[in-house]
Amino acid sequence: TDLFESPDYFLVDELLSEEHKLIREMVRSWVKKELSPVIEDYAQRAEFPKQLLSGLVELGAFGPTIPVEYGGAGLDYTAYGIMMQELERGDSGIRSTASVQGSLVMYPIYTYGSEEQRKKYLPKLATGELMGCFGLTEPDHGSNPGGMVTNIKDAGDYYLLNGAKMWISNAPFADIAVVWAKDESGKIRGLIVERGMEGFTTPETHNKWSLRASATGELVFDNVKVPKGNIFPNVSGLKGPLGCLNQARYGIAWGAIGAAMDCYDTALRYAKERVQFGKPIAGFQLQQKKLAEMINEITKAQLLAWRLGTLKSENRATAAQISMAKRNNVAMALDIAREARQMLGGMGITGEYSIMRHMMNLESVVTYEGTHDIHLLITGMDVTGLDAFK
Ligand code: TGC
Ligand code: FAD
Repeated sequence: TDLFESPDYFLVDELLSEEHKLIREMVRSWVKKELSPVIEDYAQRAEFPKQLLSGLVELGAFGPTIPVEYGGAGLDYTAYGIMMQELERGDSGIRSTASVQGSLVMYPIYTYGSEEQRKKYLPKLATGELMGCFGLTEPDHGSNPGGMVTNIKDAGDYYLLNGAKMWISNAPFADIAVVWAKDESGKIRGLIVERGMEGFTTPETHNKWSLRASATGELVFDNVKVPKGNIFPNVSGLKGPLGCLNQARYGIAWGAIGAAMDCYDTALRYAKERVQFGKPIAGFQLQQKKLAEMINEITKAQLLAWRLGTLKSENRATAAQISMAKRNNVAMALDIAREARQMLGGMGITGEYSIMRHMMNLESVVTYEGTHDIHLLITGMDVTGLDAFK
């Protein structure tokens, strides 16, 4: 086939099952056929390509690890990671849409929700009949979500929800929002807020230079009456939302490798063909240094992701291991995107090639789901036992 061949310098493919490879092939051919031909145009116009949602559903990208009885795909974590890698090879914004729906909306409903909530929402989220978003970050509380001021008050049959969330992926078109808010005793609780509830609005965030093909918005709650049946019964405290972040950060650790592979592959092909001073630029030492370091870093990231996937499927991956992989792999991808962009010279800044779009997207990826700094501090705390956040 003429499908993309991923760099596999250390034969990591031998560590994958046949099912993993089939899933990769399936997502890869969808990306080639449906995503790649249109994504640049949508990104340029800063529009979310809604028509891709049905394809994501068919791939099982919404809730890959959620059990089949609730509409998920019931796959292991390596399969989920591979899906995210292939999607992000296409575009980080499309991977974001899948991350949010599966890891940040379906996962908390499955893990913290009542049986009634699971049955009501999960099958429809898996088929895309309902789209969701995840509201944790606030205008004044990003890296420190524990300081949130969004709150609920008990009002008899319902809770009265007030506050605002910012930078919320998928918010402008989401049908439901998983929202984290403090109750009267200051405990963080999770609720399902539905579009159409009075006092709930989702203004879109414009003028982003990053993740332009992903819709971002605010969630504004002005005395929203949320039925008591919409609160998650099985979790309270910051560990609720942070538990969801473990899932999404894990997927990003794989996803970033996809973006890096696409940049590397593009730069390698270009350098072999582009002739300056009478020979292909790939023959110059300075360009070889870039390419050699890229494949070196991609290989290390692949091994980290593969091992993390195995640990996660065995339910042994720690939050700190996930932080390390997210941080390492996203920084690796961003460095590669910047170097690859230069290797294409002037062509590198155009939409003829995917590199500049990846580079701009990765500026969000290195910031969301815990910034590069925050993940370093998580590692620091893990190895020293001392909290340097506060
Ligand atoms: P701290 O006191 O350390 O912990 C509070 C409670 O939470 C527990 N915990 C975790 N539980 C599960 N998973 C984790 N990763 C956990 N980390 C901590 C902890 O054990 C404790 O439990 P308990 O039972 O004792 O109450 O909390 P802290 O306030 O000091 O904060 C720690 C810090 C800074 C690491 C945390 O707040 C953090 O990770 N900040 C970064 C915020 C962040 O990542 N936001 C992401 C928003 S969502 C998003 O960006 C989506 S983009 C999606 C897309 O488009 O793809
Ligand atoms: P701040 O927390 O204000 O950080 C600013 C700078 O200070 C950073 O460099 C940070 O590393 C540094 N810093 C902060 N604290 C410390 C410290 N203790 N020590 C050293 N340095 C520190 N959130 C959601 O809830 N849901 C979403 O769906 C979502 N989607 C997003 C989509 C996009 C495109 C973007 C850009 C963001 C999204 N976010 C979402 C928000 C994202 O998680 C936050 O932007 C991120 O957590 C950082 O918060 P902040 O932007 O408020 O930055």
